[in-house]
Amino acid sequence: MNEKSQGKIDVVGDVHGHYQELAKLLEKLGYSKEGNTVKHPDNRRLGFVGDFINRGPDSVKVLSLVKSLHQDGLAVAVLGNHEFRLIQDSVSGKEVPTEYEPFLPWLRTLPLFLELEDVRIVHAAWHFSSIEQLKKKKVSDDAFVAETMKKKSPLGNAVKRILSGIKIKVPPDLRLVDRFGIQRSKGRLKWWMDLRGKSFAESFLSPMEPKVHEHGPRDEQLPMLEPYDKSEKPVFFGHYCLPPDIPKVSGQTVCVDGCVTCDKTLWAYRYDDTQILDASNLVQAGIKSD
Ligand SMILES: [Mn+2]
Repeated sequence: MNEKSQGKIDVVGDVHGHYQELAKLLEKLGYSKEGNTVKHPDNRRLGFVGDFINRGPDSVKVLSLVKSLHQDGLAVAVLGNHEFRLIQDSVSGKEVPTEYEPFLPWLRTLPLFLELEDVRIVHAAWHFSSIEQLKKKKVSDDAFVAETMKKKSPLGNAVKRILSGIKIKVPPDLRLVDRFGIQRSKGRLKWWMDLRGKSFAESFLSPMEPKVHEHGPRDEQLPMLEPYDKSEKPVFFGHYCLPPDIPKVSGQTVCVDGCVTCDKTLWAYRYDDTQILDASNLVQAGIKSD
């Protein structure tokens, strides 16, 4: 990879099998297709936050493209909860969709989180102590994957936190529903903030209705939070299916997942080295909008 391009990266949200939207987004970011790969005139590279598969119509095409970009050194990528589940199923001998099988050896080379010179990438939450626990673990190791499936496994919990986010139970009488109208017993927290004394409305990343401003999480529900300091590197993540109007940049964190399955729009963040994070660097493209 070109030395100068090291700090310039375009981080793309959860693709979930939506190849058409991915192609549109890459075009908008200035990449042009060359065979089974894409190139940028300034030798920028791509970053993927995981969850390449399921939901959309073209998971195999997405896997093929990301795999070849990754193997050619044009993209970096981490695993999402969907790929990790697939790997767990395969290790435990459960049936795995046949079309995904050829990609398993490659998927098992991908990391659970990525620490680059300038930035960090993880699927759902950069939780320092969980990442510390997982530092020496490899998804290619059957014994590690098997360990994560055991009940109350500390390694399993560490993987859950970084790949599925940090959740707390919400009082059922509040009847909180997510953006799809489904009542939820748990809410997904803004894991990078100190949420002590904050309301539920302020604490949840994926918005819930009705907005509760009078109550919030109790302090004893929050001991696992490890706020992400302003002095840390920028961290990019996906996973949260954010509606278009919800802010995606907060402090040193950027959520690039705008929910391609519901909005047919895929998001990315154009990061240049030494840049201060700003929402104006978000790019979106889709098959309806654009
Ligand atoms: Mn996810």
